[in-house]
Amino acid sequence: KSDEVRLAEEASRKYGSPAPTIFSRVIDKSLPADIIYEDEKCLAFRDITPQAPVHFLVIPRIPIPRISEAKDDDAELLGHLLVVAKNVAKKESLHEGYRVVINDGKHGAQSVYHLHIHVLGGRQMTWPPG
Ligand code: DGP
Repeated sequence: KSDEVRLAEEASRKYGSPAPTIFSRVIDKSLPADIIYEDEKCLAFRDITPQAPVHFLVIPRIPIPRISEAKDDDAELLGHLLVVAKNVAKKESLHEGYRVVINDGKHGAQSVYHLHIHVLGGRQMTWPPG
């Protein structure tokens, strides 16, 4: 079986059949994106509407719709996404620090229902977030 088929089967077993999002097209490369890292589990690419001088997203290849729907046994994958986020942040020279954000659902102002970690840097962030 191809990797794509295996991932699709795993996703439908764990998450039902989540509606494909624009990020599925980034993953299958039918939509161009500035991909700055990829491995067998995930991709990192620049956000199309950057909110900071450096703004990239880290997404799993498997289409988990949102963090609140991740399964406890996704722990290793979720940890991997964070490790990739910090490694790419280093490669992007964010030596003064950066912000890591996951928006979930309506109150979290999530707009794309394929789990993604935002990494923002290159300027001073403020708190609280809006
Ligand atoms: P969120 O609001 O957390 O769901 O963030 C979704 C982000 O995805 C938002 O910052 C804009 C970004 N985005 C949406 N569509 C595209 C796209 O087609 N390409 C890229 N590179 N980023 C996108």
